[in-house]
Amino acid sequence: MKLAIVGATGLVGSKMMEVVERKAIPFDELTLFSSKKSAGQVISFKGRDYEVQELTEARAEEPFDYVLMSAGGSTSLKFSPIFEQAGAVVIDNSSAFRMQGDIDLIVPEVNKPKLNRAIIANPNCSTIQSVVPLKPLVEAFGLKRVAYTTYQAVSGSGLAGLNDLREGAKGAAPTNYPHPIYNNVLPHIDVFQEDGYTKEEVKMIDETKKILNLPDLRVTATCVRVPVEDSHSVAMDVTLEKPATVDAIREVLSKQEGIVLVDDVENNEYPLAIHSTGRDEVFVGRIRTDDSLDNTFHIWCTADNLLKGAALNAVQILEALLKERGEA
Ligand code: 2RA
Repeated sequence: MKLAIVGATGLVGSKMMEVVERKAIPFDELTLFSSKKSAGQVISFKGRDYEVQELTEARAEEPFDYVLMSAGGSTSLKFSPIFEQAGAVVIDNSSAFRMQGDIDLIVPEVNKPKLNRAIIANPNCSTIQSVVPLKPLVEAFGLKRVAYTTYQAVSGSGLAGLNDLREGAKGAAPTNYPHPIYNNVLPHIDVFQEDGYTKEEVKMIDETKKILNLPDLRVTATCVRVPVEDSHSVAMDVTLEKPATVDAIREVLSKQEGIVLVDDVENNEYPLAIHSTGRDEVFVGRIRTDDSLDNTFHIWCTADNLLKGAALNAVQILEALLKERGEA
């Protein structure tokens, strides 16, 4: 199996390599690609040194079987179709193809690819960690409405975000965010649309509906950047169709693959970003009724945005494909 990883020198790309190794994804050949600027670096992986190659159109036409892509939307728009045309299945972490009708948008615990196209989109990190607990609630109770408020780590902005937090702590002015993130919170992730929503909020709204296959679901979102290095936290307010109780919700969530239930407030036990960082699971807790609306519940979750929110989910999609095809 010929595997390519595009964006291998970035935060998510390097996490993808970690997960490929940890999950023993079986490849015969591995090629690491990057932009011209980062090409030439040597990365040691599974006892071998790999020189990172510049991704060009000619290279993308080579016969790869699978491509893990984490190099931004413009690079994906340019190269993913070329890889696809050359016969590869591309799993793309950018937002470039997510909302295209013929493109699968996949969270393996939630939905399966139809593969009308050989480009599979990895959802936005905060969406991924939210639909994992939502899926069993949809199946058990039906879902009418979700209101998200996110508390997103700066590593979601890559090294530039981490730099603004770390240097901001020393008094440096921000270079990546419009305002200081150190000792502050920014209700602004990605760009503002004309309606006052940010692109990040629109992603959560649109992607949730697509992944859950609930086009009429009422969804809203407020996405906030917080001075945390890793792990996103999400507060969800969910209105269910069938009558439910906190205990019934806990029971359903406790059976969902990929979820760790942490919900014992009498002992100050609830999901924390510091606990989900480095872990594969989505941590869920603080489940309680929202008495301002009928049959509505508050749910809190945390997850490592670079793992389940990006690299792990992408490799899980690859792993599922390989298993389905008898290649793993
Ligand atoms: C962020 N979800 O957190 C976006 C992209 N990773 O910045």
